[in-house]
Amino acid sequence: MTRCLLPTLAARSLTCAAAQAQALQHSFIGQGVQDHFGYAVAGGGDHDLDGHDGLIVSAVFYLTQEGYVRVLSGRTGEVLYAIESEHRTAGFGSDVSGLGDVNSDGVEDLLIGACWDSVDVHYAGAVHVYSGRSGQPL
Ligand SMILES: [Ca+2]
Ligand SMILES: [Ca+2]
Repeated sequence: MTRCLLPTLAARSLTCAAAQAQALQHSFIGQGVQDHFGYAVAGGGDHDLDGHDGLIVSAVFYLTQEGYVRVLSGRTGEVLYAIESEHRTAGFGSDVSGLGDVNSDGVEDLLIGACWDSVDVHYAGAVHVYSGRSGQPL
């Protein structure tokens, strides 16, 4: 009889743990009409060194497809910093990703796509690497 009871208790514990794991932690809402905030999202490293991983979120259609990327605290949800493209219609943030620590400062850096960037060639696209610590280009 005991052998049948143990799996039942274990299943209840798993169900409760699974339900708690699905609890909403944060919601992030775009602010501009047709910015498409959340177009690309990625988990990021611990950019503010608080012991918790953060998030990388783009709004690729901001300012006529110029685009921006925000790095958010995974613990508090606050915006740690934002990065904007300097090029109109660049599609900055068409994809975002953590990259590992390419400058060896102890913080995971950012890889940001700008698939419609036309710096040298019309709509040739570009990929940019930024410091995860400061949000400055590397
Ligand atoms: Ca953090
Ligand atoms: Ca780094």
